[in-house]
Amino acid sequence: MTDSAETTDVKQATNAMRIALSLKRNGVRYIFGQSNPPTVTLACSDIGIEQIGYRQENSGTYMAQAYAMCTNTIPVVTAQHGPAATLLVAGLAESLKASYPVVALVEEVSREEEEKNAFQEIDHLELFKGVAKWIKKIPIQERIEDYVDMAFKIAASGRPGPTVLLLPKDIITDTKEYPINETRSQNSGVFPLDRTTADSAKIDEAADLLREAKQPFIYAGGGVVSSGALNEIRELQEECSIPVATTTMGKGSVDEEHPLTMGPIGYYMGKRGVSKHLKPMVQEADVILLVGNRTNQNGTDSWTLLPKEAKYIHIDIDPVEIGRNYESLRLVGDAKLTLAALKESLLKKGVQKRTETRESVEKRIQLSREMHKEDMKEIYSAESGKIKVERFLYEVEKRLDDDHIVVADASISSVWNANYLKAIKDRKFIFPRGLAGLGWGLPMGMGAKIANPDKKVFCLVGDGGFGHVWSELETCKRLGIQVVVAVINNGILGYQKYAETAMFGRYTNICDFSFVDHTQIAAGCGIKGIKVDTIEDIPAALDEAFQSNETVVIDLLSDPNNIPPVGVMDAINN
Ligand SMILES: Cc1ncc(C[n+]2csc(CCOP(=O)(O)OP(=O)(O)O)c2C)c(N)n1
Ligand SMILES: [Mg+2]
Repeated sequence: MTDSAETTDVKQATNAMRIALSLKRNGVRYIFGQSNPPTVTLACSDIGIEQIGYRQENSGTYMAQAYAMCTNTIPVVTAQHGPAATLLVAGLAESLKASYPVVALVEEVSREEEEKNAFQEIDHLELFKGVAKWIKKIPIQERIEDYVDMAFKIAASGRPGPTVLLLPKDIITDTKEYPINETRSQNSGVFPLDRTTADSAKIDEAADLLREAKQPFIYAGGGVVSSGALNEIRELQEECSIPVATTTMGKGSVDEEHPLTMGPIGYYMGKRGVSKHLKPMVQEADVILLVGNRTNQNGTDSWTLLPKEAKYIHIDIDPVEIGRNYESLRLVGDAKLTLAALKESLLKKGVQKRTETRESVEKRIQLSREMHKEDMKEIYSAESGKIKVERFLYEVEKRLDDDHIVVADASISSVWNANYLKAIKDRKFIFPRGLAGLGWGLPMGMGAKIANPDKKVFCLVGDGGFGHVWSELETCKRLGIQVVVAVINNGILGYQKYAETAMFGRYTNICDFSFVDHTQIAAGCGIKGIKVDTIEDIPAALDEAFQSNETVVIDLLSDPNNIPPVGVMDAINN
């Protein structure tokens, strides 16, 4: 077939083109790649699938995941075999733990050269074992469409996650044309691919628990966001008068200005934490509805935060997550459908008790918000002194759109964004909290922007994390991807240093960096950099950055002694 051929009329094509056509059928618009495998990448480009060329494979997978998080479609990342493939591992690991689908297409050595130490040959099946839901090689050209579809279906169905499809070189460089398997016509590139509802008898049982409870609350995790269940949880909250707290990954599932939103809870309810004053409310709860929530260490403050005596109801698409840490009434199903069914059941049974207690619950939440405001007064009103990130974000908040996309790197950036920026209206929050790896921030911001060219992206990253991915500034320049990246230039591996200090009273010698000027790094890539080293500089720098049509790096020279509200750090937090 030729460049201009109508892809739907094609009856036969090269194997590389058959792969490209299968991607297109599954809704793929971009591949995150670096040329390899060239035949497939070129075939993609021939039919209008654009390559987003990353500088480093890790970054490509982070971009891809953020694209998935913003579109609920399945992104494709491509890489060469061997060393390039090994660099996909970090990103796929994050996607696996965060339950987001990514299809990785990895070049494989030719079938006749397997196990001969071909150039850059490594056992990909073993390599990806711990970080993917499914890893297979296309065995023969006749099965190309079947295997591409399997990769999408498995990534998108059940608990979403990454899949890896290996493309043997001899198959994808074959220049002959073969028939396209026309029996495959579906698009499986969306998630959740199938929606299931939990058993209705159990939903009724859950409704009884929630309507009769003294002090219930919902604890929403990232599964609510990935299921697209925002309307359903917001309706349940409002119509049934049940307060909602979120994990970090669940931030954005409810509006944080709603009077029944408790905010993000977990390991950061220490000094000046946004939900600090709601700790007693969490701990007094008698019924807790967990939704799409892994009940992981940070979300439960090392499993100490949630009360042991409470009754738990757990909605999750993955039965294995239910009862992992808290024995629960098991509602196995998609969050969107199950929350909607739960609301219906509750309204049918009546929510009188909830309506009666609503005012006092709202008062309690309101009071905690006022106490938090008081906690922040000194930092928010300071006119001089070293820059605290909370103060910087106070100014960022004033400039965020109602549909802004807000991205954080791991480390304290996630804690800062979760606590000091508000999830209101349609704002979308992106965090790499599947595994919390450093360096995800900027590439995730880029993936989010590619998915939403009309929305603004603000990205907060640490200087340590940013050091992993500086190179992608060139990608921003080359492809015209526009994000605002604020680098917390505290000159330290902050979280690491603070945690070591809190636990051992000392820290190791990598925790302090020598000075890095991020405006010069930006300038070297043709990107605008703005240095902010006084509180006074903040508003003008943000105005300029937020109005720019190009990527801007804000180099925020912040206080190296800026302890986050993480409970275990309270001892060193003045
Ligand atoms: C890939 C990776 N390596 C190491 C860590 C361990 N780690 C967690 S936080 C942190 C320090 C981060 O420093 P920086 O990015 O400068 O952010 P800061 O805490 O200073 O804001 C380290 C090393 C990690 N989470 N991920
Ligand atoms: Mg740092």
